[in-house]
Amino acid sequence: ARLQLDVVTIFPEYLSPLRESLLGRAIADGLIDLSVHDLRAYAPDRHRTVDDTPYGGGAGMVMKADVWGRALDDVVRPGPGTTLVVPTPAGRPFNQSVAAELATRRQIVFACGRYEGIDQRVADHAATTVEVLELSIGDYVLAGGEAAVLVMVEAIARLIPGVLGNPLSAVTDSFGDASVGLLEYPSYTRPLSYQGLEVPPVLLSGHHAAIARWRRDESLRRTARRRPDLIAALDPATLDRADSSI
Ligand code: 6GU
Repeated sequence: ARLQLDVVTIFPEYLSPLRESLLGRAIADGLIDLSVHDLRAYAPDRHRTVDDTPYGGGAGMVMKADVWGRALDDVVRPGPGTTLVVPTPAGRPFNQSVAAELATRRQIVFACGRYEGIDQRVADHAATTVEVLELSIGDYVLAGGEAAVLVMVEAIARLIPGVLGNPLSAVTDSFGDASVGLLEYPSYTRPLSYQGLEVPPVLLSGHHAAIARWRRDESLRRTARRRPDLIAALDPATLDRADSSI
């Protein structure tokens, strides 16, 4: 039950980092299959046109539905195991729970738009045969979906069993299941003293309960300072009695 990843783009070379490091190993190990498709191969004209001016006027160009339709007819396997992801700053937020959901799929097709986006009928028509998710990776505007696909694929792939060296590290980090909505605590390794800065002594104490308490306090303190929105969203049931002193 390996995951099939397909990326459709007018810049296929942009996706070459996907064959490096973590992802490259998962592909070599047969855990993931990756295919990158050039959208222009599906353009019928001599100039391989993929965009046109927007109905209603306005700036920029819109990617053509018929070109995208031919590409997706070729790539998408219809049925409940497939999700079509359309990266767009106008999408729902991509987050760890969306990544975890996508890591359970059989096929994920990423449709990378450029310019002012893709004719909306492409997503609307695809939704008659597969799940379609229009997703944003944050509140800023990228020139195209390619960089967002690099981000989403890395977040998804590391959740697939066998892709990470240590399967526990996928759930103990920030936004993973174990720390339920808190940022990760700070980490230290040798040497004991660096540029006059010492490792917090509790980490050398061998007192496992004290270390766990210190790490949780650091997570809470860091989250309160950097992400007050996450503190506000915390499920009170996940707080312990000692947490209230932070
Ligand atoms: Cl997914 N795509 C583009 N083009 N811009 C974005 C984005 C996605 N997420 C945030 N900005």
